[in-house]
Amino acid sequence: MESCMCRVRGGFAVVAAVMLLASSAFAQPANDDCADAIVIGDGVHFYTNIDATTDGPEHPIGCQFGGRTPSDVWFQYTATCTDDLTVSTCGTVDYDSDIVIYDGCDCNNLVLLGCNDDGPGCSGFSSELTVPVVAGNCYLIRIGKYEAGFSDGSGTVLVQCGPPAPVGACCLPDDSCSQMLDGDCTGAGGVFQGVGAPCLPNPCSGACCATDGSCVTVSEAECASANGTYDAGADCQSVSCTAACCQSDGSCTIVSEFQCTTSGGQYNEGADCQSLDCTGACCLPNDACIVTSPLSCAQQNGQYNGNGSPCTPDLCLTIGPDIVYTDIDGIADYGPVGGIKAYSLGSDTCNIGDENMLWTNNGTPGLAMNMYRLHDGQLMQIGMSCGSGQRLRWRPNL
Ligand SMILES: [Ca+2]
Ligand SMILES: [Ca+2]
Ligand SMILES: [Ca+2]
Repeated sequence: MESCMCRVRGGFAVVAAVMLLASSAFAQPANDDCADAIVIGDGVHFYTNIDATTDGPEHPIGCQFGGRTPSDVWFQYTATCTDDLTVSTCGTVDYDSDIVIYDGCDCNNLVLLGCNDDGPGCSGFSSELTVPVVAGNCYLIRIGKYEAGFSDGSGTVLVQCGPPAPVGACCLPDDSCSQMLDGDCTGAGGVFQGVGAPCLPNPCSGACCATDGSCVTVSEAECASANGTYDAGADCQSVSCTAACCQSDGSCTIVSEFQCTTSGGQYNEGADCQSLDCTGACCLPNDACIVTSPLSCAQQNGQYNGNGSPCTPDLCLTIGPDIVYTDIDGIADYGPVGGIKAYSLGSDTCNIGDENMLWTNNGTPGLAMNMYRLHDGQLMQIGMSCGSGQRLRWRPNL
């Protein structure tokens, strides 16, 4: 039983103790043991550490994260320059790699030259290590993984003596990706993605959601020609090409975005029909609120408030006047007093609100009024009543 650290983005969390089982049932890589190191030169080399055992030592001083490099495989390299040697799995492997380089090729006398667990800017905690070397000298390159209990994997390792080779991701005609020089890429009919461009995630293919909701892994161009929706570097396992679609009658179906929108539905990315409500609050003309479908709401001349909206108490209350004053339907002349005439004006006045109105004129509406005349573009007040229920007084000689 050994405690296991779980790697999360930029940090660690102790999650569990795991039982480590011997994996002797699996075939180990040919270069699992230091003594069987594969001789390599400068360039890009495929390798795997899947089911490799750990035979190299730990280097707790000077190497990251306790200096452990489990599931290691070995390479023997003779320097082609007196300069910096770069060994890199940066963005070119599918697991959390570690790299260690030893001075000399004596497996019984390993002299640590450098180590790297996570290279700066390298995706997936992959690695990059640069050490000084002398032309003609032999070096051991050991590649393993971050920590026991984590996945082994495969990919390519770049070995470069001297200034870094301007390699980058190359999208080959079969949509596969390979680290190549620009010229080699073009020569192979590929499209160079730029110096240093990684192959992981794969820039040459991605998940393509077709209009019918199916998923295929193709290049971006192929996806575009099929009117699909492209997700670069993604695979179809991690992509969902269908989701809940709300129809106006309140029903929900799982279809593609294309199928949903062409049928007049509303597409809800990532949602399923169990968690989605395709009905909502509908304000009817009488200010009542019901939860129904958009279609049913429209059929009842209602105002739909969106899928999932609830009927809150005040949602459908319309704001408007309580007392309305409409026609003047009668004028009575009360005769002059001291040069001032008095009139009584009748009107249609109604309490359309939902509160009782205290009418002040013996139970019938009486309203304070003012009288104006419009003359030569000027509005002039010529009379007024003193209060509700009183006569309007007017000086007629104005
Ligand atoms: Ca090993
Ligand atoms: Ca690492
Ligand atoms: Ca490590």
